[in-house]
Amino acid sequence: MNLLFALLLVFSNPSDKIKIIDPWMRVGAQGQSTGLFFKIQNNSDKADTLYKVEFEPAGLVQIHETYDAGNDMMGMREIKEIVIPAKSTFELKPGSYHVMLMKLKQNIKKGFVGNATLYFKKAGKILIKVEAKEMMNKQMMEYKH
Ligand SMILES: [Cu+2]
Repeated sequence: MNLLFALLLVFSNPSDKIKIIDPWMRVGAQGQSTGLFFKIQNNSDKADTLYKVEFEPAGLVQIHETYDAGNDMMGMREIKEIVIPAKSTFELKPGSYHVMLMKLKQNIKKGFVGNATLYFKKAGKILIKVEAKEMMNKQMMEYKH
């Protein structure tokens, strides 16, 4: 009976439907901005929507997309939400969709671990731990190509 109850709790946990994979952020200096990246795996049979992110050491947090600004320039702009279709994985990564951590209240150095809160319309609030990393040359080259 106890085991069954425990299993029911596990399977009814709404956060199981949305799984956050490999979260990381880029290092950044106080007063400036940096990026937060992760993969969102939607295991449910309904689409879900990420509409808000909170991160304590940031004065302002926005969800951004990048776009072609012409003349070989990349721009980025705020979007209201990211929709993750049912049974799919959406990746936030450098040069693409990302969470912009702005007005940093402190220096974010390599190895710093912060708590971020992600808000989904269906899965609700999901807390994640995010470690700061320096961007590796390999990754920079990958998205230049
Ligand atoms: Cu941005």
